[in-house]
Amino acid sequence: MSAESSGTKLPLIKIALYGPARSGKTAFKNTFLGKRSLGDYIPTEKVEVVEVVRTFFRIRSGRKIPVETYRLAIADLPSKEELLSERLANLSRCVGLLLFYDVTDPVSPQILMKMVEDEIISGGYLQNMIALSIIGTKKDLGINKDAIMIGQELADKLSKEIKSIWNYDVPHLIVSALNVEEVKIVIEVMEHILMTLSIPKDLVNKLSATAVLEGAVFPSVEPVKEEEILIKPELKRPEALAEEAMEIAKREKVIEEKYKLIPATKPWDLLKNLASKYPEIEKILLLVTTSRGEIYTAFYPGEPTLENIPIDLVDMIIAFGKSLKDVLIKEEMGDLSYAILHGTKKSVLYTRLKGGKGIIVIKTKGKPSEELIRFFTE
Ligand SMILES: Nc1nc2c(ncn2[C@@H]2O[C@H](COP(=O)(O)OP(=O)(O)O)[C@@H](O)[C@H]2O)c(=O)[nH]1
Ligand SMILES: [Mg+2]
Repeated sequence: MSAESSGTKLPLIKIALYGPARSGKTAFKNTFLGKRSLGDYIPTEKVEVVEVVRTFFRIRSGRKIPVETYRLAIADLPSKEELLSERLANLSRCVGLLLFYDVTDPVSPQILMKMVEDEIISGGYLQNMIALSIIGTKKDLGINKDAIMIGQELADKLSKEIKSIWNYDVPHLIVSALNVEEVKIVIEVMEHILMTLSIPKDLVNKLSATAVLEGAVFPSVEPVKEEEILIKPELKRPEALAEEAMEIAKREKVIEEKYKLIPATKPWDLLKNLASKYPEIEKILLLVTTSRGEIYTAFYPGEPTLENIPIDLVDMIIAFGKSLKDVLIKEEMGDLSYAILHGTKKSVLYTRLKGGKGIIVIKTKGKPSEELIRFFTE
């Protein structure tokens, strides 16, 4: 974390602190900002958003490599009943959610459970969320096992939903919202999920509710070390790739350009992997259209920069896709699945991913191999 941002063009990621009154949301936010929040309880009367600039690092061969510098906005949502519409308006702009309850009081997680059901699940906000964690606070005041068990019930319930979308279990962490180290770990867990779509097990284990329920003693919090994130080469189904790219694209990246960059290196790495598997590949273009109509792009070869996106080519491919669609409609052919253009020197494989999630266009030297065609079309 560094200084507060000054409206730069860094990507903005917004998360919300959500939960019943007195569950420690405001204390958590204040602790994160380095402010002390002891004393009388003051209910939060409106949504308060703070913004910090952070850099997410990964460590490779002992070197710290910055992966993404971004603005993290944290919205402290008021829990008052009458502020429902304000709460919901903010939720729709968030991709991460920290769900708070008080571990000293079993009523607190019950209220949280009900709020989550009535507002988040029924409101359809869960689908927007990439990262979720459940946070039990006030562990320094002594814990109530029943409270934690109810918190865990909620974690299990949400994990079922999240597993089917993102394939991770929702972390359930027990903290003191007044402890700086613990608050930082919670934010790092969140950040790790947002950036890698996976759980940082070492960090989670430091505050895990399971350990508490099993009667383990709280380990004293050690200084946080960046742990190693190995990005394994993997060959994903094209749909999975587009889905991933689309979800990453949801994290609003403000670039005033015609087509936006997919704001994470992972889809770019995936394209690279694909190209290394099929040597006939010369170029790959991935286009993902979000529900807001924006078109995000990733391209192989080259680095993930806007300059590397061949804008002319993207224009042509979009126009080509529209013409193809017109033909399909006119001739009542159903949806397009793929098209192969064989040139005398090179070929292009145009694949529309299932569910209209995006398109992948691959240019090959000579004709594409049967294997490549099969990978994309079956
Ligand atoms: N000892 C202790 N007090 C806490 C903790 N979290 C919150 N509090 C206190 O509990 C009260 C309610 O917390 P607050 O953050 O305002 O709750 P909010 O309504 O969720 O924003 C305040 O007096 C906080 O100082 C915690 O983890 N430990
Ligand atoms: Mg508050």
